[in-house]
Amino acid sequence: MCLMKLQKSEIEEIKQCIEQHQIFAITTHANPDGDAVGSSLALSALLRSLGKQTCIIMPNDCPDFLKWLVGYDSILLFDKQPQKASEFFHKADVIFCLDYNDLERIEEMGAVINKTKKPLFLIDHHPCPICNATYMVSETSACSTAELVYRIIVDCGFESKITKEIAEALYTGIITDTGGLVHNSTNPEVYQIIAKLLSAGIDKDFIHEQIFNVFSFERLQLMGVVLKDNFVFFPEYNAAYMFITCKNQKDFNFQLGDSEGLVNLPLSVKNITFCALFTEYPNAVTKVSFRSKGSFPANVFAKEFFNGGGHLNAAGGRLPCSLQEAFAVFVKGLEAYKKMLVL
Ligand SMILES: [Mn+2]
Repeated sequence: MCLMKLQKSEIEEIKQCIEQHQIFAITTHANPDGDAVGSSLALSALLRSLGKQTCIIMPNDCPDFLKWLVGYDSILLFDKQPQKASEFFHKADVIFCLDYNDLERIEEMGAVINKTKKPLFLIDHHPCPICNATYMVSETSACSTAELVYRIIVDCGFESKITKEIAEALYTGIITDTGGLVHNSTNPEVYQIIAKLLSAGIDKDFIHEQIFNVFSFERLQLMGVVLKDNFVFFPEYNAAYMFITCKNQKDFNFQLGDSEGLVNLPLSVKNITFCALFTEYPNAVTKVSFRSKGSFPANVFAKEFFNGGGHLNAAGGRLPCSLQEAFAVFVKGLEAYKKMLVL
């Protein structure tokens, strides 16, 4: 496995960028996950400890299970306060783009950022960055953007600035993006980083409790219904899909983050190497998340059939169509990729 090591020249560039500028906007992708929020909060806290002014701006809010993180309260939501957000973008010297690789992915907010013509600083672990960034730390072998932020902090000589709050935010990013160190976490350095974060005084059990054990009773019932009634298995393709209808969402008081973890469950069935979770939205919009095992490229599939993208084993997309139509597209895709699914 190729390990990321920042080049000396890159480190110098990053240090200069921080030294020479004063105001930093930190942005991340829509429907921010633990890595998006954790890496943003960690970077923001670090920059503030260096006397810089920062503001984290997210396209929309994150799930409740991340709101205990220190600093969450000062995050600006673009969908709630677009005017205030865009004022800060115009005021900022540099705009960080964390955990996403394309301004198109953040829609309206991306257009506003583009218009400012401010230098962009991309830190991300998704493949194929297509963002026109002045500074870029893009490394797909990293388990999370939080890992990259940690490495930047250490390589730039700011390790002593890692407080318990920064460590908590970074740890949250690492464990959420690896599903609790299940996926994408074979690199021994990840554990060296975790050891350092533990030494910074984080309470690992508390964090796991906040993130993994805070769901509602209805969420577990919804999972039961989806697994029992909304699960379609295709043994001939080693694949499966599940779906959540608008009615399911209403029946079980669906909250942001409730489908987290659900999408992975089909992969626990022997021989299933690829699965999808479709979520129905009003006005015939269907969103879909993909998970795969081994070398099957969920991101390529997502791009080809669902206007999406992502990582090799975890991707997503959306189509302006009904659930039924989306299922048909998925099955068509399975047929096209049959050779890769059935080895
Ligand atoms: Mn990530």
